[in-house]
Amino acid sequence: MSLIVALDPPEGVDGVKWCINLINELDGVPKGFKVGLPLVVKEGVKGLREVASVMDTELVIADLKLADIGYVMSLITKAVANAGVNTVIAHAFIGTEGALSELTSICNELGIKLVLVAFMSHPGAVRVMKKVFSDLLGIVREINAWGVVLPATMPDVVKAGRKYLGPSFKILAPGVGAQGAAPGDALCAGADYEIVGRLITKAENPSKVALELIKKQEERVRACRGL
Ligand code: OMP
Repeated sequence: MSLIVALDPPEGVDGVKWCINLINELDGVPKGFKVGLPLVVKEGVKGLREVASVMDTELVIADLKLADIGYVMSLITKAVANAGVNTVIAHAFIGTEGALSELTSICNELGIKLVLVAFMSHPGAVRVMKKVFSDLLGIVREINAWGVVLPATMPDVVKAGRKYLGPSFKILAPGVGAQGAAPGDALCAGADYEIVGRLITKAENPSKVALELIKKQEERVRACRGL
């Protein structure tokens, strides 16, 4: 299973109910769910706890894209860990001393998986991130993060990341569907998971669309591996 569903509640809905409905609807389909600021800003850590409590997936990811000093990120990470999250996403560009080193210690203490963003999926990411990509991957390797976010919209970047990091880091690739990437392309380039939001969450029948997407991922992977 290589699908992570991003639950970003749209405007005008009860964020907790919206997430819980989708989690129930998608029961047993994805490997993980990812929630982030669209839920937490609206519903707080209390809402996050309610949502996390009904997730029966291996990965329960809080995507707050942390980018602060170690002390502040530690406070936030403790709060979301208490709410039932087992994975957090932070930015790699903030560096190690005084930031990611501290966050790594807290994550290890709490049994939280740390995922670092090393390249983003939107077109504008290229302007800066392309220049510092190998530095960012160096940071991912140095702190021995559990995983890294690389763009499904740029399979060559995923391929380069896999080559640099080797097999022991998980690669999570957003951008499939609404942002234009095709299911399975990032997996063929070396990703472990594809993160998909709106294509599934805005569908009339989310579980049907999710199951079709998994089928497309499998077909694409079989084809690229010549199976
Ligand atoms: P859709 O575009 O609706 O499929 O959602 C993509 C999800 O992946 C959103 O929750 C984004 O916050 C997230 N994401 C990106 O789209 N691009 C990135 O570079 C990084 C992330 C992420 O860290 O998850």
